[in-house]
Amino acid sequence: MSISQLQGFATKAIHAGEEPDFRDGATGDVVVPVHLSTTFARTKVKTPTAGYEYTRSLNPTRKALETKLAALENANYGLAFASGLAAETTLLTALLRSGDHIVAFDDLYGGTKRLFNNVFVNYGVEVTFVDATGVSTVEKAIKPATRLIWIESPSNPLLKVCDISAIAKIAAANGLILVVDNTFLSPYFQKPLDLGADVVVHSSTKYIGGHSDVLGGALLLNNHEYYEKLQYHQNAIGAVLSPFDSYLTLRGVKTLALRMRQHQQNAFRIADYLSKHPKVTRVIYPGLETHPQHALAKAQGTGFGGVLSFEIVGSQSDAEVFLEKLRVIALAESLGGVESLIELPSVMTHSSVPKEVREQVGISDTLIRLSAGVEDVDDLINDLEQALTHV
Ligand code: P1T
Repeated sequence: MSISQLQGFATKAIHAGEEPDFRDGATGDVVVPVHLSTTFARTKVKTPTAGYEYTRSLNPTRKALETKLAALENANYGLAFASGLAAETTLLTALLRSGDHIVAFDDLYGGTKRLFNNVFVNYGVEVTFVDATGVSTVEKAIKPATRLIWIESPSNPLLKVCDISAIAKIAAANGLILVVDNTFLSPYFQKPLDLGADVVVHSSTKYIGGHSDVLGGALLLNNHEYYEKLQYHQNAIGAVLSPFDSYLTLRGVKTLALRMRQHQQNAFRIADYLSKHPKVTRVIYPGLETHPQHALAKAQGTGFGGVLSFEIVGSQSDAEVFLEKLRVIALAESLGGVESLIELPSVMTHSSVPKEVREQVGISDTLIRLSAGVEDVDDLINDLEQALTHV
C-alpha cells in the first residue's frame, strides 16, 4: 500500500505513515512502534545505516506522524513539534529576519499574539494586526518590509472567517508567505494549502490529538525550500515532539473524521439551543446563517467545526456564576477534545491580550467560548440549561 492509494480522508488518517513493514526481520505491526531510542547505531562512520542518527533530528515514530499529517493536509511535507507555539516559534525563526514585518489577523489565539508582541518584537520583527475579514484591509497593511501574512480561520475566540484564497492571491502577488492556523477546523473540514496558503500551522493539542492528553504542534507545507529551512531549524532549535507524544497523537488522529462529524453535530444543536434561550444575547458559530461570513465558510470548507462563542445577559460575574455551575462541561482552557470544554477568554485564554485591545477586537468580558465534545448532546444541553437558571 502506498500513500497514493489512500484516497479517502478517514483511510489516510488510519493508514498513512503506518503501512506495515514486511521486510526481513520486521514484524508487520499495524501500529507504528514507539521508538524511544535517543540515538541510532550505524555500521559505517560516514552514513547512518538505517537513515536515523539522533532522535532530535529524526525519529521513526515522529516521522510516521509527520507523514500522516502531511497526507491529511494534502501537503508534501510535515513537521511535528512539542506544542503549537513551538511550531510557530520555529516557523518565525526559520523564515523571518530582524527588520521583517508581519500582517496578522487581529483575532488570534492569545498566546500567538503574546509570541509576536512580547517575544519576536525583541528580535526586530514588527507586526501589524488587522481585521482580516476584509481582504483589502490586509492588502493595505502590506509594507516594503512585509514578509508574511498570518491568519486563523475561523479565529480564536470570535470565529471570524477570512477568505483564504483571496488573501493567498494577495500574498502571491506581493511575494509574501501566507500562514494559516487551521487548528479550529482541522484538515477534515478545511485544507488551506489547497486554497493557496503556503504553510499550515496546527496546535495538534486540539482536534488532531483529540483527547486532551497530549500537547503538540505541526507545520504542513508544499514548498521544498521552506521545508528545508524549517527542518534545519526544527533540529537546530530542538522543540520536537517526543516519541511517546507522537504515538499518542498518531493514536488520536486516526478517529479525526468520526470525531469532527460528531463535534460539529453537537455544536449545531448547542448553537441552536443557545440562540433560542432568553438569557443568551448572542451566539457566534460559522454554521449559523446569521454568522456574517457563513457563505464564505460554507464555500471554502466542508464544515464549520465544533467551537462556538456566546454571550449571556449580565456582567462578568454572571458569566462566572454560570461557568462555575456547569457539571458535565469542564471549565477549562483548550478545545478540540472529546470532552466539552468551556472558558471565559478575557480571563483565561486571552488574558495576555491587553483589555483595550480585546475590546477593540470584540472580546468582551462576558464572551464565553465552548468547545463541543462528543458526549450525548442532550446531557450537554441539560447542563447548560441548569447552569443558566443560576444567572
Ligand atoms: O497550546 P499549543 O499547543 O502551544 O498551541 C497554541 C495554539 C495555536 N493556535 C491556536 C489556534 C490555538 O488555539 C492554540 C492554543 N489554544 C488554546 C490553548 C486555547 O484554549 O485557545
